[in-house]
Amino acid sequence: MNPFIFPKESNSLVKKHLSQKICQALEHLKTDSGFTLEKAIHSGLKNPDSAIGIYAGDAQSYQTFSPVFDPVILEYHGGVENLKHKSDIRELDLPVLDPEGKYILSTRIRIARNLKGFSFPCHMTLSHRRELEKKIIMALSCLKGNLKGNYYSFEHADKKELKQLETKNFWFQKGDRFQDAAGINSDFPKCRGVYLSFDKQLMVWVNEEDHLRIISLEKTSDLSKVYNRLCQAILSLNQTLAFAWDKTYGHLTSCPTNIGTSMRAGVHIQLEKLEQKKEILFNITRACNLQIRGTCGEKTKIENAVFDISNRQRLGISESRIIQNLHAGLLAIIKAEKSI
Ligand code: CIR
Repeated sequence: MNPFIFPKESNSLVKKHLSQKICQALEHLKTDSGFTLEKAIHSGLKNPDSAIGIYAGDAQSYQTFSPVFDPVILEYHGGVENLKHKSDIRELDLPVLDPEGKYILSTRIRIARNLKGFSFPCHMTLSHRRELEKKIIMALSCLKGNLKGNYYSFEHADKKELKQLETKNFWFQKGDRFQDAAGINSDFPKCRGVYLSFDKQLMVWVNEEDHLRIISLEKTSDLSKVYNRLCQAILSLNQTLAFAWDKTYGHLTSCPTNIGTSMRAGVHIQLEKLEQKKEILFNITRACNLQIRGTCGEKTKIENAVFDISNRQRLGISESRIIQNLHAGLLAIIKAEKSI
C-alpha cells in the first residue's frame, strides 16, 4: 500500500505521477546526503492546493527519484519531447518593445543557481547555509563595473536599511507555506540576504528557494539590456562558483518547474483594453507559451490592469530563445491592445 496519503482534493502533479509501484521502488531510497522521497513530497502532502508538490533536496534527488520527477517534469514543461538541455547564454540585441513606455512598466529576468557539492535549501543545516553564504559573498565581491554593489545580510544589516530595501521591493520574504512545508524556511532569516548593485539593476537573493536567485531588473521595455546585464552577472559569478548542472536536466533547482534554464523573464504590462477581453490575451499567451501571473506575483490578483507576463517553459529551450520568444509574444500582445 502507498504509505503517503495525499489530500483527496489535491490535483498536484506529484499525486498524479507517484503510483503505488513507483512509491514502493523509491520509498526506502536515500541520496548520499540523506534526502528521502518522504521529504521530497512533504509540501505536496501538506498543501492540498499544490500544483506540483515536490522539491529536490540535492542534485542527486533528480537521479535517485527520477521515476517520479521525470513525469512531473515532462508534464510541467509541456512540449519537451526528450529531456535534453542546451544552454545558450549570450548577449542579444533586440528592438526596444515599447519605446514610448505606454504599456510595459518594467522588465525583470531571473535565473536560479545552486552550488555544486551543497544540499539544496530544503535540506540544509545551519552550518552549511553559513558556509554557503560566505562563499557566495566572496564571489559577489568580485563583481565589477555596473554590477558592483553591497550585500545586506538579513541578520546583520542595519534594520532601517533593511526596511528601506523591503519598501522598495529589493528584498525577499520568508517563503510561503509550500516552501515552509518543504523545509526551505528553516532558520530564516539566518544566512539569508540580498546583494544589490549600486545602480539597483542587479539583485541577488542568497539562500531563498535556491542558493542564488540572480535578478536583473529595470523600468524599461528593453529586454536585451536587462538580459545582457544578467548574462554578464552569471558569467562573472561562474568564474568563482561551480553550479549544480546535469546534461539532461540543465541547471538543477529546488523546484522541478525551474530546471533547465531556471529562467523566468517577464514584464509588468498595463493592458486596459485586453483586461476587458481576456480571451484574446489568453489566446496569445497560450500560443506563445507565456504565463500570466498577478500584479504582485504568483497566486495574486490583477490590479490596475497590470499583468505579469513571462515565459512558461524553462527546459528544452535555451536562455536566448526564451528572450526571443517573449519578445515576439509581447509584440503580439501590444499589437492586439492597440487594435481594440
Ligand atoms: C506548488 O506545488 O504549487 C508549489 N510548490 C509551487 C510550484 C511552483 N510554481 C508554479 O508552478 N508556478
